[in-house]
Amino acid sequence: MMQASGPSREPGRHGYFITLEGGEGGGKSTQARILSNRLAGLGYDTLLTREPGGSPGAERLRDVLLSGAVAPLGPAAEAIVFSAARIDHLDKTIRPALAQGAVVICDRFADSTRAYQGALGNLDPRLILTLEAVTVGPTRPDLTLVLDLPADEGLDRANRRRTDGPVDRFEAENLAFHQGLRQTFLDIAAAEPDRCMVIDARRSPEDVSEAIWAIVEPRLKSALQPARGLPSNVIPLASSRRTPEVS
Ligand code: T5A
Repeated sequence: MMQASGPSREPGRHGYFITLEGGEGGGKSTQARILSNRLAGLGYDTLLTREPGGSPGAERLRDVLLSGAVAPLGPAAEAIVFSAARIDHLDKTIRPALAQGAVVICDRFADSTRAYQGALGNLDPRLILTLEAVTVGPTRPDLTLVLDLPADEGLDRANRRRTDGPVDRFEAENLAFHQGLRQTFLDIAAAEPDRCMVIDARRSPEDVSEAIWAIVEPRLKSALQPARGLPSNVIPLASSRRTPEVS
């Protein structure tokens, strides 16, 4: 098990929490997988998960949310349902893994609620802050990777990947919505530069993953110390887990 160090750690958190954020088709899932595999190969205990979803209860809410069934109730209701899913995901999946010392890699998290429902839904920022306080509490990401590319390129990628089936609730929004999303994620990153790093996602998957690695590697090295009692040259047993839905 690895043990975390640092000035303001959540009590009981021994692992490291990384989230990937950005608009549609930016390559978050691709890069989350690459990073998880790379870390597992180096002996880190890793957990790859996603939102909405990542626990059985949250996955059921994912289906409801992405079907568009909640959309007619408005962005406040959607934000509340995304938050309900997040509570289950945090309680059942993320916090236990962090307590065990894992590196948790999560494909989307609370910044997506800030962007999609908060900024693009024109919600009062106080509602989003209150929801975050109730749902996320102290379990804030240590590092957020914002994959940035022009909205039309991201939508093109998402469309090319889809072989059949309808677009989901958010892919169906117009280009102006997606351009607004891109700017919102950039604004979030600018407001929290210690947590958020913006990555140019227009490059090849290999180049993007190297840019991510250059950010992640030094941070992990300084954040995770070998568990007390183990000599510093002992590498923990490699273990890579995924919530079933992202396997
Ligand atoms: N949402 C989510 C909210 O509204 N509020 C919230 O609080 C939360 C948590 C989730 C939806 O829910 C919304 C946001 C979303 O709309 P989802 O199906 O999980 O839905 O959708 P996304 O998270 O947007 O995932 P996507 O699959 O659309 O995009 P990714 O993960 O960014 O991209 P990825 O890796 O799947 O790649 C897409 C395609 O591009 C290719 C891939 O091979 C794939 O075909 N690709 C590249 N092509 C060229 N160059 C690269 N560098 C590439 N990287 C990947």
